[in-house]
Amino acid sequence: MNFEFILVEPAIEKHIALVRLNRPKELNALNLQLMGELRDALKSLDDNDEVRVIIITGNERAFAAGADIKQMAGKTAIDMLQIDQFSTWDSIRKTKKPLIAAVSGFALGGGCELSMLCDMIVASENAKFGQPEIKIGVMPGAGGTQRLTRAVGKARAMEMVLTGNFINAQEALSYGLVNRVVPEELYLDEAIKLARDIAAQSPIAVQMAKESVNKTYENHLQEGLFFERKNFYMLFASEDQKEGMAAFVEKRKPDFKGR
Ligand code: DAK
Repeated sequence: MNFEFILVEPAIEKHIALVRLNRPKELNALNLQLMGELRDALKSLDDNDEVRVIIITGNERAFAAGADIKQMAGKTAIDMLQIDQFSTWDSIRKTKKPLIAAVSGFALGGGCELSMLCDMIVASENAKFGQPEIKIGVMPGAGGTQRLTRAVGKARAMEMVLTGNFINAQEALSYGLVNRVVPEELYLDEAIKLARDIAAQSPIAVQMAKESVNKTYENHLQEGLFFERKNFYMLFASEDQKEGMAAFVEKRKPDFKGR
């Protein structure tokens, strides 16, 4: 599998596949091409009987610093609706095999949402999680208001989503967002160890168990995701979205007007 922005190892060891997000200079910002590649790679690994568990990782500095702001900055609400990124995210969400996010460095915005879309998260001590969209005049659009709230509870999710402040790995562990925190040099090994424990089980039982755990909130989640997506798209009709994203690109503080 040859891609431009991800690296895929279908067998990092028996039954375990590794997908590495690979736009290091941009802190793995999730542009549309990268997300399309990730969707295609996961579909192919999901269909491969040799693969039982899939690990998604980035590099030491960043899992992913969010959707690509430079690609989104000039878009209108209608552009965003027509691009329909959601179908890509939805297809990733339908992966039947267990997904483990191995996170080091920044997991922000869409990066945090991608890690939460995985079934488990192994974090390095230097991991930072956050939903900073509010700082660029928008809000989370790929599950940040929904999965984060379920994972960490309303008060903590509200604070993270409304301030955009990051939490560190230990906070993420104590909030129940991640499964384990290990030293930076071990986070990938630890994810592989966890994958190995799962890969030793019956693949069909694992698949059904994953599906069943997800059922606890799937229907309600679907409604929440739809509501969140509409609000996210609508914000692209605001002046504050244009100002917030332009300020990021121009490396200055935004001047929000509430319009
Ligand atoms: N987009 C584009 N480029 C980014 C980026 C991003 N999200 N994050 C970092 N970069 C780029 C920087 O612009 C810089 O590029 P150059 O200037 O070198 O060309 C390079 O990566 C290195 O970044 P910095 O120089 O800023 O590095 P620092 O260590 O100083 O700061 C930082 C690291 C992570 C704190 C900072 O880069 C930062 O604040 N990044 C933006 C974080 C953020 O706001 N993320 C949320 C984006 S909005 C949806 C799906 C997804 C989404 C929504 C809807 N649907 C399915 C509907 C998701 C939305 C988002 O994620």
